[in-house]
Amino acid sequence: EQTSTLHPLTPDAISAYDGACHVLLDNWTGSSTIPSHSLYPHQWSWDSGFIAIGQRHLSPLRAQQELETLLAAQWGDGRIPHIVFHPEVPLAAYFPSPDFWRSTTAGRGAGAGAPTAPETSGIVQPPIHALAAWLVHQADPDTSQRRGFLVRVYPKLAAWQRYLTERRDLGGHGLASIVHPWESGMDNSPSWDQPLAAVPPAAPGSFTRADLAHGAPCDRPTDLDYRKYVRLALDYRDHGYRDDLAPHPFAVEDPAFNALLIASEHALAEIAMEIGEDSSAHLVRAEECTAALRERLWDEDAGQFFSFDVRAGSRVRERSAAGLIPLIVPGLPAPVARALIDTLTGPHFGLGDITAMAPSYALTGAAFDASRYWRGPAWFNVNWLLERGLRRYGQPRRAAALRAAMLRAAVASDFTEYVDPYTGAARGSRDFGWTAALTIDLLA
Ligand code: 9YW
Repeated sequence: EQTSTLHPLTPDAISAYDGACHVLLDNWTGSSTIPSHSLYPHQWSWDSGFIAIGQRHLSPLRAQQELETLLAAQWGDGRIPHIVFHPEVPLAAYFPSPDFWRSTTAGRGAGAGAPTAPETSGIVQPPIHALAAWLVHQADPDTSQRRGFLVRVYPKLAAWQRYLTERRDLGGHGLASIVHPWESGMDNSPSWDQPLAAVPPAAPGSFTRADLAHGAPCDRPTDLDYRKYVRLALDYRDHGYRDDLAPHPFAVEDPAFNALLIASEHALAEIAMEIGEDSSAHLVRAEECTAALRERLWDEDAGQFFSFDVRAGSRVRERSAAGLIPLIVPGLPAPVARALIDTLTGPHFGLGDITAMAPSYALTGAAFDASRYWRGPAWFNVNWLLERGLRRYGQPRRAAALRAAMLRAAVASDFTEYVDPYTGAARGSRDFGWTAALTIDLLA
């Protein structure tokens, strides 16, 4: 068998480490890390989770600060906003900007407890944060303890998870719903085509996209997608971001979002034990969510999880990589884990055979597009989660091959945002925060 792993001391590994460190140093703003200078010049929620996981090996202090800065923008109802805006960045640099979200404007975010500063968005992203906090603590328990890191973040992380399991259980079956495609972190995944079909798009020309100034249009979501994203966000905003008042025309239970919720609930149990709090409620919730995930989203015939469209009352039978991410969840029955691995390595995702890194959407899917954002390209955060899943479920060789492929692709692409799953060609923006951070984590 070809030895494909990069040993930490090889020249390749040293250059990968060196390059990734430069990206993290360069994207650090003094209190958190931007995903990209060109496309995303603010703090993003799940990016910060992945970035902290890599940063913990370089500077455990910065990794803690990354999460603390994000949590300082938490809303009163527990939600962690998906963007925390940097006040000094010009409004035109990113759309939708603070004047769109209006989190600090009276009557907008106030009902849901938005802070008076900083400006934030009003939607959320996948809850990787408690898992990240636990991994960050473990990298340097002394610094963590001296700074009271876990004691300070625990109540905030617990409130965040409670927000999701209580206020966001829109389907009433024990899973969190996302109310906007951006909340999945996988903006234009084909899984959202069906639930978005009935959403009326905002008027063309009623807003100006900033992303097309930096990204190739064929790599990005379409204008029609954006018009629907805008409509949904404005409706939510105009209901004060109140989950009990907003109509939520888009409400979807996503397997990746809920898998991270479960992994984070397990991490919260660890954190609780570490600081002498009661961990049992977290373990109970993790088990309940895992049972709901299997009952609602597992599709035996397909050998993967599917999203559930709460409004339509039906599954969305699109093979997104999100449906494989539950491999990170502890305690899956062996046949479920086996089927997920078969799907990942079979013709749909082709891992280790057709592809070196798993595509975001099945190669065999009708909507597959090798370059368009979350409709095919391979992403480093998704593959990092799958690598963990492969190790968890007894596949060390496959995990090692994936790890080596990710390291090669990250370096060859200058730490790009995503790659063509067939050729590995770089797509999106370069010097991307989580690509660099997860490279460091894989090397550590
Ligand atoms: C956008 C920052 C974010 C990621 C998302 C990704 C993209 C923002 O960038 O969304 O404007 O399209 O889809 O997962 O957090 O890196």
